[in-house]
Amino acid sequence: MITRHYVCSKLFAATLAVAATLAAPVWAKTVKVEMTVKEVEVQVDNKGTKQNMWTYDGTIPGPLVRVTEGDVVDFTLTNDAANKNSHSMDFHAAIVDVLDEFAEIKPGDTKKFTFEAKYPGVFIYHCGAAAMVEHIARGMYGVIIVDPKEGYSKAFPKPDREYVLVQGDLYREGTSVDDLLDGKNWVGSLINGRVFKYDPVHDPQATQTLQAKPGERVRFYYVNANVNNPVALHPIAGIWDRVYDHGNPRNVSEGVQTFTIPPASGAIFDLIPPADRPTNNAIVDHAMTRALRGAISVLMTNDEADPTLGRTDKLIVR
Ligand SMILES: [Cu+2]
Repeated sequence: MITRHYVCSKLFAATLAVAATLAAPVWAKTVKVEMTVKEVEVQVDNKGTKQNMWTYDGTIPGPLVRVTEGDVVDFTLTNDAANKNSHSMDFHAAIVDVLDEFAEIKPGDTKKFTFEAKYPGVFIYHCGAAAMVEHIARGMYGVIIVDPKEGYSKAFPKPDREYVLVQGDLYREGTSVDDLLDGKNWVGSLINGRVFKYDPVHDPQATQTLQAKPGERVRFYYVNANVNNPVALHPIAGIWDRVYDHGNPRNVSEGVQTFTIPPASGAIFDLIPPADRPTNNAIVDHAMTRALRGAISVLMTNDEADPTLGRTDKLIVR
């Protein structure tokens, strides 16, 4: 009976799959994603300084979304009734209508839309409500990874660890839209929401680092959420083994020292530290203004590396 039931289910599933080809590839699944915009005080450095920021789900960056190429994202945005401003969601992984799916909603409202993730890569998402510069500068951004449907290959090897790093700007609280556009009152660079978040070398109050074991392939999904400036990403004391521009496995470069990420874009960076001894790398925006004001993250490589970091639910180290 169990077998027969199983066969019937398989036939039923096959029929569904054939029907599904009309709308989407057979491997596709629908992934539900829900976020709530929260205008809240958030800690922006390792000292504990708090600032009024605008966020997806209360964190900078917002929650990591990860799907596979061909999946349909079924997205719901809620603008918390306690907020004062309209907000929206702009997924760079979506091909839709800016005036429809990406339209802003008022506090207390909810909006749903779906899109198919057609290209593999690492994409930013951000708020596009007016004035967009303020919504991004106050922290309304995050990352969606679209894994390639082919999976891993010789050209796109499976990594041992994966870290998501998002670089953004920190402006003095209350900076006007005009001053944001002019870059005035800029005070530092945020990495995953805090200045020097993973850099105990430049900030003794930093308690977290990125970790790996010697010889591991460490994959960084790096997204630039700066409002105006590119990121010049370099792994001090290393060379990027591979860089996948936009995170697409087809856009590969090898042996890269410094790679430019434009505003509102991202790329995948693979680093393989030496296998025969403990080492450290500084993952840095090599533009010195931003490096020395927050945009440095230390990767510590040794045999004692925390086995949970850079894996499963710890791609963004909070
Ligand atoms: Cu917003």
